[in-house]
Amino acid sequence: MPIPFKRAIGAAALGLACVTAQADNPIIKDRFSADPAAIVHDGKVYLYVGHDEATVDGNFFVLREWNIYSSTDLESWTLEGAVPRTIFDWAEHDSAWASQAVEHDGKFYWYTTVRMPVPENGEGKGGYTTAVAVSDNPVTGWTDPLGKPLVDPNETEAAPHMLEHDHTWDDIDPSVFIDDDGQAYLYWGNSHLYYAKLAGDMISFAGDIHKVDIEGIPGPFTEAPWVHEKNGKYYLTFAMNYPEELAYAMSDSPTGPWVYKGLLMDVLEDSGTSHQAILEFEGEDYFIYHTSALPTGGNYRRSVSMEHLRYNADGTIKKLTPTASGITHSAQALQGHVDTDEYLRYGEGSEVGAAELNAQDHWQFKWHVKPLIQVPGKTTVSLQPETRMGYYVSVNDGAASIVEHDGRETFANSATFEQVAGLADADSVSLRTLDGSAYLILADGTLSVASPATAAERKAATFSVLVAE
Ligand code: FUB
Repeated sequence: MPIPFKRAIGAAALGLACVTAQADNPIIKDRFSADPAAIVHDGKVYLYVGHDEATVDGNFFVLREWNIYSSTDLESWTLEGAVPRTIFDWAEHDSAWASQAVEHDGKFYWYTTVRMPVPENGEGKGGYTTAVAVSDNPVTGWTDPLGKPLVDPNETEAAPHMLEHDHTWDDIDPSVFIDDDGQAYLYWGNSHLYYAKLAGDMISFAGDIHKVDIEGIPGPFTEAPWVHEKNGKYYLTFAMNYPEELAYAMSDSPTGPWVYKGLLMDVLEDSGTSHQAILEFEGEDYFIYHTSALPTGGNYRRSVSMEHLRYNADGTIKKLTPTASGITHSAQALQGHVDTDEYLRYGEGSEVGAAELNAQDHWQFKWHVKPLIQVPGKTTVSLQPETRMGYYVSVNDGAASIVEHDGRETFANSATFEQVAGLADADSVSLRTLDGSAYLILADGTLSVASPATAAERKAATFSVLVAE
C-alpha cells in the first residue's frame, strides 16, 4: 500500500493550506442538525434535517422542527425554512425525528417520524411512527393530508423490548424509493424493518406491510433504512447494533431478498447514531450522515456531515471513514525536521506525538487545517485530526494534547496557532501560540511547547507540509 501523501507544491509548499470553503464537515455549521435526507430539484440540492435542540446535559432527543437547507455547489448551504412538528396537530412531543422527501408528478411528499399519543379510548399503544406531508414546493406549504399517521403503530408487531412501554418506536425512520417503473415503496423501522408499496396517491399503501429479513446480517438491524438504486442494483443501507454502525445489503429488486454486504461506517466517537442518506448530484455520489462534530455536540446535539461515496467495479460500496475535511479532501501531514522520518501523529485519546509515516494507519497522520480564530494581518491555523471531527491540538499549561472543542473562546485561543516561516527553514513552517510566547516542537516522538533558544530547538520547531492524495 503506497503512502498516500505527496510533498506540497506551489503555494501550499510554503505553509499549511487552510480550508476556507464551508464544504468541510460538518456541512451544517449554524445549528445542530440530524437525520439528513436530500433531493435534487431544478439543479438545487434540498437537504431535510431534524433540528436538535437538547440542552448540553439533555438525555433525550428534542426536535421541535425540521430544517430545510439548499445548495447549488455543496459548499454553501442556505437555511430555506423551518417546518414545525405541529404541522401534524394530532402528534405529540418534540418528535420531529428522521424523514425523507421525494418529488413525484410535480408534487412533493415528505415522509416523517413523529410521535402519536396513546389512543384516547386506551385501546392500543401510541408510538413514534410515520406520517406524510404534501406540498407543491420543496420548502414551504407543507400540509398534513391524512390528519393521522400513515402507519398506525398498532398495525405492526412491535419488537419485544418495546412491549413494556405504552408507546412503541418500531415504525420510525421512513425512506421512500421510486423505481424506474414509477412504483413507489416506503421502508421504515427500528429493530424490525418493514416495507410497503405506496399507492398512486403516495399517501396510502397499495398492499400489505411486509417485515423484511436481511440475509447474513451479523448483528441486529437497528434503524435508518435508506433504499437507492445504482446501475440496476438495489441498495439498502441501514444502522446496525447500538451504538450504531452503518451497513448495507444489496438486491436485484426493491422488494428483496436483501443480502448483507458489509459495513459502511464504524461507530462514531461521540454519537450513538449516525443516520445516513445517499445523494447523487451532478454525476457524483455522496454519503450524508450526522456526527457530534459541532462544539458541545453529543448524542442529542448532532451535526450533518458529508463524504464522497465510492463503488467498487462489482457494485459493492467502499467503506467510508468520517473525516473533518469531508468532500474537500484537503487533509495534510506535518513532517518534523529533526528526524525527517517523523510525522505529527494523533491516536484515540488526548496524546499527540510523532511516528514514522506508514500506509496502514495513514489516517493518524492526516490533519484538517482550518483556523478557529482569524487575526487580521496574521495567518492562523488550527489542527483537527482528520478522523476526529471536533477535536483539536490544544495547548494548556505549556503542554500540547488533543482536546474536544467545548465551544468556549478560551478553547479556540488554545487551539489556534500563528503560522510563520520555519525557524530553521524559511520554505517550511513554524507554529506559534497566539500570545506569541511559544512554538510547537516536534522531536523524539513527542510534541511539546517551548520557546526555542538553540539551533536544534529551532529545527524541532520547523515542519514541512505534505498533502494527502
Ligand atoms: O433523531 C431521532 C432518531 O435518532 C432518528 O429517528 C433515528 O434515526 C436516530 O438518528
